[in-house]
Amino acid sequence: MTVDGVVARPDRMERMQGREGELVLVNGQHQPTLGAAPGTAQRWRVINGCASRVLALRLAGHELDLVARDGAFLPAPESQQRVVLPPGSRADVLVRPTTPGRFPLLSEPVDRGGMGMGGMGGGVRSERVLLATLMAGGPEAKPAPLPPALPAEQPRATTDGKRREVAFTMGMGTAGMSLGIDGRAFDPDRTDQLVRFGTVEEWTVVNTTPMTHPFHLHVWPFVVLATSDNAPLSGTPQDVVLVPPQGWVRLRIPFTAYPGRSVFHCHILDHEDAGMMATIQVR
Ligand SMILES: [Cu+2]
Repeated sequence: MTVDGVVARPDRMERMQGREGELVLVNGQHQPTLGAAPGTAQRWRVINGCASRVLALRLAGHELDLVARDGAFLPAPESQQRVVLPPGSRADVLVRPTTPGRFPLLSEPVDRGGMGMGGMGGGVRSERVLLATLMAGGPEAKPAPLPPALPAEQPRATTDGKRREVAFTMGMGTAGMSLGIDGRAFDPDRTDQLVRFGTVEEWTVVNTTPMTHPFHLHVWPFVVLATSDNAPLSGTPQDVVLVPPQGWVRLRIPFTAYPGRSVFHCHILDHEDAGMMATIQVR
């Protein structure tokens, strides 16, 4: 639903922080109006296609009823004031206006950590932005009912494969600061993680840097078991998770559906372009 127009700047520090651009678009439009009728429900399938910006969706005067994350249903709808979407992640929400009116859809400020070395560089924050306006027209009406249950997949309950640790890293080289995974920049010809097909692994993704990084694994969705900042856990499969600065997340990953070769990476595009990406071979 949203796309970010990145303005190219030569500033190296901004690249290290992950450039956000100045214009946030929804379906290619700047601050569009979305129509609705009170008493009806709309399902919004939102993807954060922004290069670096973390979205925290809030619809004025309404709760957002979250029904799926990254394409996987929750067991039941969860009413939220705010739905946080890291770059690359998706959410399905039900929107149920009951009164006519104009309701701004905002993204609230989100702290993304900071490159501060002794305060230099400062913190990085995705600022508040108006995304769109919901225009509800027609007579007041009772809210459309929520489904009591959703067809959520039952996640794998046990780990029977390897436990491993991967780390987002930042180093100081001759060419300035460098970003990588486990101290290495991306090399498509190198295999970084070799996994036995058919096993369920437990990964601890460590963030040794002062910035938040969204970890994204292609092909094999995971369940978040725990995080260093005690973020609420959905218990359902997802494929993007925010790793807090100087923190970690623990994931259970079933490598049971497909063998093959793919990648995992930070979903801040400036970071993955700078080398924060690694390969995985499942066979
Ligand atoms: Cu990153």
